Amino acid sequence: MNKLGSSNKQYDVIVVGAGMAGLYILYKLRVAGFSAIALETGDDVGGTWYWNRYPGARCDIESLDYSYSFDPELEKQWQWSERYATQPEILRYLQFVADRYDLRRDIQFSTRVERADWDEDASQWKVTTANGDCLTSQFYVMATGCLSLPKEPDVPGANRFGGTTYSTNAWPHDGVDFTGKRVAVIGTGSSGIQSIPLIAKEASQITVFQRTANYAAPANNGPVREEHLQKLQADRDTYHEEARWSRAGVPLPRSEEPFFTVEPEERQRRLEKGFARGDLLTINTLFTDLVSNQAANDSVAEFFRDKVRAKVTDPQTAEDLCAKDFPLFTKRLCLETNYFETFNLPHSKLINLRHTPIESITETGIDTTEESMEFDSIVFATGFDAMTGAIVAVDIRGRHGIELKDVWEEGPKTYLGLNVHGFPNFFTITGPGSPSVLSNMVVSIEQHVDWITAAFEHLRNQGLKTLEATAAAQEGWATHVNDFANLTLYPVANSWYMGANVPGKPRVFLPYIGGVDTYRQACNEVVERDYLGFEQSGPAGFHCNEGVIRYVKPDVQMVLDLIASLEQPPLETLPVDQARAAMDANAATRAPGPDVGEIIDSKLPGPDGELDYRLYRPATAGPHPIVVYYHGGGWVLGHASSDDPFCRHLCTSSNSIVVSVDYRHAPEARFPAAVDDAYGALNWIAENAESLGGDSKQLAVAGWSAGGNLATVVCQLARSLDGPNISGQLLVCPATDRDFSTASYGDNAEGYVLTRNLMTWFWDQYCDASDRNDPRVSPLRAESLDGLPPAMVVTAELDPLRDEGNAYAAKMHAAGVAVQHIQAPGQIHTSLTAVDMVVSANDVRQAMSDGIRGFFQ
Ligand code: N01
Repeated sequence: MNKLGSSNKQYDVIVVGAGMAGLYILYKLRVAGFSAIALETGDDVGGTWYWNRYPGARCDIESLDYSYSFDPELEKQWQWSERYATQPEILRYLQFVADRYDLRRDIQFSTRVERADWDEDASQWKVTTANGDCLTSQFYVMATGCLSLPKEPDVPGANRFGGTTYSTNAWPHDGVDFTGKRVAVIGTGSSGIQSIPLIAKEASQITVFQRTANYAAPANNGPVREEHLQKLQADRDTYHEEARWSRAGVPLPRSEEPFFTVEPEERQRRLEKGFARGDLLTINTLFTDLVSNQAANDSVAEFFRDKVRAKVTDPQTAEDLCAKDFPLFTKRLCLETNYFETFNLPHSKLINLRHTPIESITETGIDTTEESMEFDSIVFATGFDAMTGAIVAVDIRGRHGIELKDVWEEGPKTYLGLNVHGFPNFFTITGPGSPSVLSNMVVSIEQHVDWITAAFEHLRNQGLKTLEATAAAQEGWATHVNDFANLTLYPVANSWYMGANVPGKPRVFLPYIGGVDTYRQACNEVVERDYLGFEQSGPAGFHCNEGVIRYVKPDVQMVLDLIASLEQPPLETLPVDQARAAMDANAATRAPGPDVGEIIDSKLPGPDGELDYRLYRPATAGPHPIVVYYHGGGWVLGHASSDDPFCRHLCTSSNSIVVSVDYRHAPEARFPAAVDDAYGALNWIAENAESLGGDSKQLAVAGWSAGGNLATVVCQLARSLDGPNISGQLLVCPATDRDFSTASYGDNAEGYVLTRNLMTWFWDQYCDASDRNDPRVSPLRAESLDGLPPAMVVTAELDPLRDEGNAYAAKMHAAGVAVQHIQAPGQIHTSLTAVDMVVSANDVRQAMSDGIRGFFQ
């Protein structure tokens, strides 16, 4: 094996690791004309496939997909013998790649990197190895893999055992013969589930210590699937392009249907078919919501458990093997071959550590709380310090000597999983914050390597030396990664995705769950926008296009994408009656909102005829406080039930009666008709509070958008006209002023549902220019805001009305009004009222409900 004499060598790039990522980046860098060296602890290439040589080790993405795509010639030269290749075959493949491109000459084996320091003056990295070598480079790349640092076996007495111990992730190269041995296996993740059936074939006795049962699908391994091969060979470019723009890095059809919208028989049929297909990804693509909807997830999890029950003879063992502690998919699904059947063998035994925990490993075996068992060998299949472990195992120091381990003390933050603020020219391949382990690793590795190499070329071409993420860009990405994770069930599991398998590791969702396609798009956009969020510097100067690549909340973006796909004409281009019909049609597709105790549709006398109202009553015993609610719709659209889900939410969560009152709309009835009706309705409800089942002393108002405008106005009128006593006002994205020159109108003029054009149209329908300074139209222009009821003002970042809402909150505050002001980042005008659709606004909605409760205390 190669061992370069490398003391004090200078390179363009130092790479750590010669696994799949290290090999490909060496190849790319050489083609691009950079000098590079890879430093590798092992004495050959292969990375994870070099170390994890346990019996049964295989890929769990089909071999055809688990292959490099960068060179069609390479693909043509290599044939996989199985659908899921074994570790030896994958290792042979990587050795073949290393040889084919003569990569070993740039790899220094048997070399552990101990430290890497950014040298500010020289603008380069200084890398120190355990062998005492010191190497320098402009760029430093960690290609150390996501699952490469073994987790310490945190079992009491682990060092006392007098027999032989093995770790699946550092398996002897000569293999192990368990014939006639009494073997204990601790751990039932992918490694345990793959190795246990094969160890059981040799051992005289196998005892499996399971702390958490796992979900597993049958691998149904065999030869490479013929149709798969044909599809790939028919058009490799298209196939790979589809993989690159797929969700998980494998081209698979994706359902558009939520689980419960499909008939039960059809669901079952799809699940059976998906399960029998024998792969990790298919089942999760059958429905849209299996990782976000707990009930849907529960159903499919039960399907998996039933499969176990059908395979395992002893009912108690079967039940113990059924995964129940976490939602399906929130730990990596395992692929198994004869795993469950192994427990039907007379010489196998399952110890459920939930019932009988290990007390200690002893010199001769393992003591649980119930028995002492003797073994010849113990196999630890206890996993890895995933995603960050191998990176911070090297003492990496960026600007001012700051250590990465300290920077990541509360969890890793990166920009795109590629770079870290404070660590110029430092890159991680498939680092935390990128799709990595949630995708076909090869696709993600290739994407990162291509991006990184292109970035190096960009700097070289521009006469620049360094690239470093800004703090703001990194923070924005970290928020985006968390926002995505929080839309799913993943954060509830004690998984290695969450860092929860390693005692003391911060609990943070490590990979990016938005999908390979979405992620690639973000990375591409960063480049297209002149490396948005990166500082670029060197002899040719310094510049930075500061910014956050994804600031719209992911679920809001999904709603925007859905709306865009409908290609509806802008409302303001339609005749009013058609605009109203379009809004009602869209409303019919919303999630319905929570059940309330009672709904009454009725009418109240308004100043110019009857007005519809819809009353929402909580299921709890009354009398309840009353919230008079004014709906949105630009004074033109909408009606008493048009904000139905939001009103239901306010009712149940604040335990108040909500009376959504209608008012006359423009253009048929222009200003001040809506104001007169809103105020008239308030008075009527105040006078009739008790007959409505409410508490006459507890009355608040609320409104969204144009309804928020009316809510502000009725508060001002009630104050000036000695009207009803109002306990509080909830103003959600209120229109408060006729000014279109605010920054929020400029920034959010289009693209976020409520556009500048639409708002202009609403104003034109509602009132003449000469009326617009009237505080009953533009309440921000009121001479004084003294003496108004306590207020909660909620504004959305990406809303044209943001600034006028903010200004109204500030002006009330300055006037001595008790104001709670919530500014919702990444939200749009319509998302705060989109109950059960935009779940990223749940905390804001909760705050609104708390605010209403607060009015009545
Ligand atoms: O590790 P794991 P793995 N006492 O962390 C148990 C990839 N991979 O090496 O869940 C008792 O999943 C632990 O129990 P619990 C793949 O991405 C891929 O198996 O913490 N038990 C768990 O059962 C995979 O997800 C392939 O309660 C202890 C097990 O050890 C990832 O690598 C093959 C314990 C660890 O499971 C990791 O898989 C193999 C203790 N003190 C791996 N500590 C392919 O097929 C831990 N455990 C490609």
